[in-house]
Amino acid sequence: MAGRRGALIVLEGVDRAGKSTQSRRLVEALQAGGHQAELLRFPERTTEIGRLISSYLEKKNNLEDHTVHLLFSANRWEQVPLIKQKLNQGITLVVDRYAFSGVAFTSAKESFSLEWCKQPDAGLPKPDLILFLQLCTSEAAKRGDFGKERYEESSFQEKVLQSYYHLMKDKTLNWKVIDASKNIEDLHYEIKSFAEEAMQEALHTPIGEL
Ligand code: T5A
Ligand code: NA
Repeated sequence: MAGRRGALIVLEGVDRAGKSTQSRRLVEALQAGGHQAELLRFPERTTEIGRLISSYLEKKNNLEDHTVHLLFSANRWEQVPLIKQKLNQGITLVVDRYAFSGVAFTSAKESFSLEWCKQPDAGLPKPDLILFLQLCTSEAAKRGDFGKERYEESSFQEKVLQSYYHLMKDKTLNWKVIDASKNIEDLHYEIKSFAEEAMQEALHTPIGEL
């Protein structure tokens, strides 16, 4: 039988937009609906590369900007065999941040072009759906623990948001913009319906490449 593959569904957005909350809710709802679904996140902090990245984010170490960009990308590449295996087993993967975070955050730094930032992720499995949780940086700053980790500063987040807007112009990707200022429940139903659509579509399209 031709493989009925799972979908690769990515959630993106500025810090505190609600990505982790919605990723978890989506996986739970899909599983409850009888689908095979699993959660992934980037950075995946549990690998050796992930531990380096995690201490960098916690400001416990300093890494040169190009170096850390390549480590974030390597942290995705090290999961590619697993991602492909799961998708081919029919498991839908809900991914909390992916290559677009990598590009949006590094290119918000001085003297990093979008083009340079995209290169290391070229060839990664292409998401079937990218849900962009749109939230203005002033609203984001009011939520949770904002301000503890590296990058959690409104002027930097504003640059990140502008980089995301550039990335969203790529019409070869399936971006859906969601108003993340809505309540958790309403957002969840909107996200779930986009996800179900993408899962249907993925059944008859091969896995693409970024
Ligand atoms: N990064 C990441 C790079 O520079 N390069 C890369 O390649 C990658 C992958 C990683 C950092 O690394 C950078 C980007 C980041 O700066 P992380 O581990 O993803 O960061 O960050 P976290 O701090 O875990 O998560 P975020 O800050 O991004 O938050 P989320 O996941 O968007 O938000 P969430 O769901 O945790 O919610 C935040 C708070 O808001 C509340 C929640 O209860 C929580 O308190 N909330 C809502 N409140 C009101 N209305 C709603 N609809 C709400 N939804 C959630
Ligand atoms: Na998160």
